[in-house]
Amino acid sequence: MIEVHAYQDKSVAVLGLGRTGLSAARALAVGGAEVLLWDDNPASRHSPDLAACSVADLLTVDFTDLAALVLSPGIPLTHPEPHPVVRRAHAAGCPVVGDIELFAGAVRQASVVGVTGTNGKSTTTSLIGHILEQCGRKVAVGGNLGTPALDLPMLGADGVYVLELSSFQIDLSPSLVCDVAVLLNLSPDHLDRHGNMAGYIAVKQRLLDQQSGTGAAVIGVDDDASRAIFESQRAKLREQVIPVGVGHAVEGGVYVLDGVLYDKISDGSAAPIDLRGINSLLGAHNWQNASAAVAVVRLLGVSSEQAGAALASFPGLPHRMEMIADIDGVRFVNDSKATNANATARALETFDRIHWIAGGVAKEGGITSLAGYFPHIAHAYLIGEAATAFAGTLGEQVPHTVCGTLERALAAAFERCRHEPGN
Ligand code: UMA
Repeated sequence: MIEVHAYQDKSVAVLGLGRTGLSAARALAVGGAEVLLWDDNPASRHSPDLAACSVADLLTVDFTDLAALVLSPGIPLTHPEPHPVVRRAHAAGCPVVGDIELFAGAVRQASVVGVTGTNGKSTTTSLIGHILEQCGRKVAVGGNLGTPALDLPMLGADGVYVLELSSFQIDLSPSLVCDVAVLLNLSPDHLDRHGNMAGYIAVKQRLLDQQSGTGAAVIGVDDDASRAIFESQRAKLREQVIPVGVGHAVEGGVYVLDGVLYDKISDGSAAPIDLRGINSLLGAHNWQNASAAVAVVRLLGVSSEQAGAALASFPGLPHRMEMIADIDGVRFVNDSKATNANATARALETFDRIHWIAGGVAKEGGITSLAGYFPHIAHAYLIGEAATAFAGTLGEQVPHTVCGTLERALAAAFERCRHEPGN
């Protein structure tokens, strides 16, 4: 655990007692603060087993007596409207911060890599951690990925924290200064929490602006909004702003062409790294993740050769295009983390001939936006509540069977695959 001593002998309120809130409460209490805890869900109103923590209704406490309100990232700060407790804190002039802000104040020696963007954050964060670990570096990985930042071990000057940062967390971390900040890409997401796309982009950009010209940055240049941020950061004459891209060469950066990664950061003499045989990094979206990860570790002193060797042993993340097995010539891929059409598109574009098990609870818009990938689907096996609606969308274009359950779908898909010509 990382102890937070900045609020020693002061009172701090913590709202939201999920992973973030409980982790912040423990770090603050161990650091000598008096911690008042609250959660809107009565079932979650419990205090960690620490004498300095107590449950108190934050709608009635006097915020002028409190040094800070620590807000969990899932609780609205500004949009659709501030949580009533946030309003009370603001009215009393009490700072509202998140666990990453506490982390930024507590960690002084180790390097910090912050990874943000709309898609690929988790894979890129894990990949950077994996490469550094393979190179014998002391590294701790967490943040939005799952392990709250304050639950990570305290590292010394030779250590590196790699944090996945959501827009919610950046919004609550005004003094986080990353040694390397990463912005992968931008597309509409969480707009309800940021008002509109401009608000969402502004929060993401803040991670780079907060570096105030000192740290390095790695920025994806494959979408207009991210490219504009890259240009503006470069214009500030920052020395180390590295572009990364897929499908086109980027001068002085890292890019992937047809599955081969080129590192042109220094003199451009590094040998290309072939990503095509790495099962955990299939698809253009993963090539962007790999480019960013290589750029980050190069900035941290890892050679291109070391990075290339470590990429090959990356196990990937569970449930994200995860290679489960190869049986009788049939490759089983678990992509169940893809719970909306946008996320599903990444797997559908990566493979040519897919026996696709899909369904569950349909999201708004269903699978209509995936029509461009339908030619990649040899047969669809539909399950759950959404099966009938999905069958309607696939219509005559894609052969399909309504199977009902995952078990039946899996058996039917395997049976059909095994008897496919060429198998
Ligand atoms: N709560 C209230 N009032 C509210 C809303 C929530 O009291 O108005 C309480 C809930 O009752 C609950 C607690 O707040 O007890 C939940 O807080 P939270 O939603 O912030 O969840 P945590 O468990 O603290 O998890 C958070 C991140 N969740 C969100 O940002 C929504 C986790 O990211 C992250 O892994 C974790 O901190 C550790 O850092 C998850 C996520 O969905 C994976 N992230 C979003 C995403 O990736 O798109 C941003």
